[in-house]
Amino acid sequence: MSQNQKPSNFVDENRLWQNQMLLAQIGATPKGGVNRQALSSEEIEARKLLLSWSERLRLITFVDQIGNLFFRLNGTASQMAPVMTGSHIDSQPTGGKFDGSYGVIAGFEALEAIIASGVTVKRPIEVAVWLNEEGSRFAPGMMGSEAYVGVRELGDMLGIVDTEGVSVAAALPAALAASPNASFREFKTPVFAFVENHIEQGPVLEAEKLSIGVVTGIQGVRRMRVRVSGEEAHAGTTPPEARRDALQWAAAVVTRLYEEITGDPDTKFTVGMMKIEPNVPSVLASDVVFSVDIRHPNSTYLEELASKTENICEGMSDICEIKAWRIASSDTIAFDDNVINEIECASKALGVSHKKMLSAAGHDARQLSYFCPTGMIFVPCEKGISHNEAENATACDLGVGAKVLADVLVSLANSG
Ligand code: HGY
Ligand code: MN
Ligand code: MN
Repeated sequence: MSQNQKPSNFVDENRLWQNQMLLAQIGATPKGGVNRQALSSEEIEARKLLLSWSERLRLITFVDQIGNLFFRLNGTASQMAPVMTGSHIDSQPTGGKFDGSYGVIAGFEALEAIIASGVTVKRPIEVAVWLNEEGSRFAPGMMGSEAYVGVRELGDMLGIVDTEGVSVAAALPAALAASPNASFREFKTPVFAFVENHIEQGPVLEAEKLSIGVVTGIQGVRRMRVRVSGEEAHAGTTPPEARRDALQWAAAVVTRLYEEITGDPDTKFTVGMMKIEPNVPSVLASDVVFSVDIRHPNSTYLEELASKTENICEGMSDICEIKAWRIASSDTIAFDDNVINEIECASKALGVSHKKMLSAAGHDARQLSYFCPTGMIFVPCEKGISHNEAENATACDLGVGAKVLADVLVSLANSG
């Protein structure tokens, strides 16, 4: 491939930015973010936009049983396992324009640049859109990528319901109906390598004025739920000795956990969700369920933190009826050295500043790393803000990430 045929030369940051803003209009919130939760009407509208781009680029579209989408550019050896990129288009309810969607947009931009460059690719190259990475509507997240690689069974996901009682099984058909002409793809269809572009969602690259994060892996996480049970009673008439106030007890447990599950800056402990029944001002709460999200790069220490959380909850059973259980457990993983090397070499060849770094956020690339050689390319985002409507990035930074991706995809597609 001659120097001027490098696909990175054909990446157009303005086109990428326009597409990013088009997608951001779907589920746009008044504060400049997006609310495009899994299997929502907004996500279905976003699927249709991507399908229209796929048609324009003459890509071949596939869909699997849980609604993951795959947009394929065939190579000269179309029977070989594809090189894959992509991410997710579902968002948090107060999410940003770029979390997940940038990885899909960068994938489309890389394919458009590869087509324009006229470079020959041996293996097919695909852009994947993984269902329900965020888990904000149907918890836990990472459903599409976990079902695809076989970490979790589809049957264990279909019955999960949202706060309105709508199940994945009930919501899925409308999403599948958005891509009637897509060919069916079996779970675990082989993938040669997977590379996901994503905003860093942290402050490091911007603070160090670097363009690219060559991601070495993803830190571990423990996701739990804690239930505290009490008894509904009149707020005004119930005497102190008769009050079994689940919310008062839950507040004490949460406060104790925040005090105890700390220790070093790498320990990230979060209670982000709390459901209260009956959740009205003049009735003592009878039932409280809250979420626990613990992250740490050291898997052994992370497991100790999770056990400590369970022991603290257990230890408070003398003051209240309490139960803690885990809904997802993942240790820290390392990405593939060859893919990391490809990303580093492409960054060097483009003369862009870069550094190796661990991802503090979770990504679908975790699941793909159990299935094929995997890596990630990070780009900076403003002040590291994410999972927040103020999430922002620049067209230039997003474009540099797409340039690196385009060259990495072609190099991988012509290797092995
Ligand atoms: O929770 C996570 O780390 C991912 O952004 N959903
Ligand atoms: Mn994400
Ligand atoms: Mn996210």
